[in-house]
Amino acid sequence: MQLASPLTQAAPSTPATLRRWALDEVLALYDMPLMDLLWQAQGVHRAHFDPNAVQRSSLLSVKTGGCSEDCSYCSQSARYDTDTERERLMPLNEVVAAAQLAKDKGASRFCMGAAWKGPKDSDLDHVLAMVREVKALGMQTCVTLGMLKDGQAEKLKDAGLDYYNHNLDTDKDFYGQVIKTHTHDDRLDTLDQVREAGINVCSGGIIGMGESRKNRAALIVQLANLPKPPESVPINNLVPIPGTPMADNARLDPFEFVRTIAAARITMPASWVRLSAGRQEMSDELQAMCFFAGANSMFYGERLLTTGNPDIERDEALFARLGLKAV
Ligand code: SAM
Ligand code: DTB
Ligand code: SF4
Repeated sequence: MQLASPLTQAAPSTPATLRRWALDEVLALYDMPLMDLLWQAQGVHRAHFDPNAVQRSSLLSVKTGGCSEDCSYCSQSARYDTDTERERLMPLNEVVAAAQLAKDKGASRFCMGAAWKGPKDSDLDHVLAMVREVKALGMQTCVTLGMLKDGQAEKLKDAGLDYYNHNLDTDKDFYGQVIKTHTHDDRLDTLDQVREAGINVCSGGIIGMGESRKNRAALIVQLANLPKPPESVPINNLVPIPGTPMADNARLDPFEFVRTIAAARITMPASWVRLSAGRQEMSDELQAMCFFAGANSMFYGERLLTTGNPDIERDEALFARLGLKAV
């Protein structure tokens, strides 16, 4: 059995990953009895990965709040009255210190997020310095900066960037109900630029935003049918933020989240599927079920961008109880 190395995380190239998925096929996965779905997902998982290894990324918001966009779930949009204050771009030395701490605690990748529609060239220069210095610590690097203009992806690649995170977030047909200031096609355009520049693609979405099961299945289809599946697929459960239009959204059935992880695993067998936002509200048992369904990556450390994440002691205890190893 060929296991993907956590350091190289080679781009998927097996014939299985070139398969195109139809919406009906993914809906049929969602409709399976849960035990059958879990069994199938775990089989696919074991054929491609060590089932007891979980990759850990730490997040840092290097530019918080004041964003021009209107994403209905987001604490950082300037359009909603949330508790998140607008801050300036963090100084380089503070970013490097946070990355070193994350490495010391056992994260293999450091992901830097900025609340921008996209970076200005002058801002990008500062981010390039962050990428170079974090990379020099011996960590994998990831940034999520919004939409890229021509030439910016190449600069990030030259600085040594390993991953660019840019989520499709939701089904093309539901997108306009969540975000009006940019389009699903804009997101696809940035993903093309990242791929063309030779940077690994990290792209996933959020569930629990009031979308239907069909919308969830369609998001999975849109990710799996990209010209090449993303190397990394974060599946976020909505964290309801007071002050945003989604503050009072009904909580999704947790098994629907597990089904979404399983559908991502089966349709993107060689991708790292990340159990992302929403983990703080999940029991250890639910997280274990997500790992069984094929999640093999997580955010690690007390904070996501503006909200909390399980503390390191809880995660270390969970890894020990489940016999998981960090990669
Ligand atoms: N501004 C950039 C962008 O939109 O791509 C980067 C930062 S943005 C906060 C990164 C991702 O975080 C979003 O695409 C979304 O998937 C996720 N996210 C933001 N707020 C969230 C929330 N309240 N619950 C779950 N996921 C969230
Ligand atoms: C991703 O898919 N989820 C992360 C990361 N990529 C940038 C962000 C989650 C944010 C959750 C809400 C917050 O902390 O503001
Ligand atoms: Fe801005 Fe990104 Fe939040 Fe949308 S998700 S409001 S683009 S920070």
